[in-house]
Amino acid sequence: MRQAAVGTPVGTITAAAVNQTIVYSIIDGNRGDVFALNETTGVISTAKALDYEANSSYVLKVEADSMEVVSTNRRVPSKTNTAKVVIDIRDENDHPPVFSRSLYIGGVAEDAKTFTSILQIQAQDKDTGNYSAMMYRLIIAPPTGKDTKSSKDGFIIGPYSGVVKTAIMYRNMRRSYFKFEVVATDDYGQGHSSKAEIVVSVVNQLDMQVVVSNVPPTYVEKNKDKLLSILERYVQEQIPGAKVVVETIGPHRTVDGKEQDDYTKSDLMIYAIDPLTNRAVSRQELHK
Ligand SMILES: [Ca+2]
Ligand SMILES: [Ca+2]
Repeated sequence: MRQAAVGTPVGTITAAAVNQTIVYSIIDGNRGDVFALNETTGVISTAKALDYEANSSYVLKVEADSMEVVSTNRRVPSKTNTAKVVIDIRDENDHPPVFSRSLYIGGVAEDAKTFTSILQIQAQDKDTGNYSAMMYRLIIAPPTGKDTKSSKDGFIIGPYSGVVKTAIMYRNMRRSYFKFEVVATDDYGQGHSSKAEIVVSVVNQLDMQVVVSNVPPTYVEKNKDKLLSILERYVQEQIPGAKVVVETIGPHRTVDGKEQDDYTKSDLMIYAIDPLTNRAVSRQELHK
């Protein structure tokens, strides 16, 4: 059952006995006293609001005492029966989506192809099943001063994956940035919604810097997230909240003499975005 109003009947216990009065009681399993049992009718009802997230199932032990009505009008317990009552609580969609961050910062290279993945958005909530199954959409305000009819949204999002991709090209747009919103709606788009912000900064080669790693590119690729967080922590010491983006990972290029690829080391092309300006951090600043 769902989060029904307090007092909602959930079932009735019946015990049969001839010429006897039966008195019902819950003797075990009523955690938090969430259920009440009418001792004469055997009706079990809710005494408190139920929360699936706190408890999804209850097993009540119910006792039926039959009292023989004796001539003196005194009731004498004559027989006791116990029964197990299982009450499964059905989940209710009572938690809105919560984003992993309130602001997502990403970058895109001027020459990035259409449908290049920029970042992945994620929202979750405490409900189960569809009630925490998200559908994402973007809210992108049309650029001002432009023919809004012909302008196309610059970005798209995978409705279930949350992956934000480019939908246009950003030639000659270095140092501009896009700010828009993402909405997550649970129950596959039918339930509760929450919003977060996305900033995508346009960069080019001038914003990038090579970081040499002493391990092969395949190893770097495998441990990209870990490496990225180390790099990010390092950059954030200079620029708080900076977002580091790895543009490419490849073999190390040795330039002394003739150019050669050294596959025992890696070159990472990286850039960082300053959350204060929404623009790439200059190379000089990154070098510090
Ligand atoms: Ca719930
Ligand atoms: Ca939910």
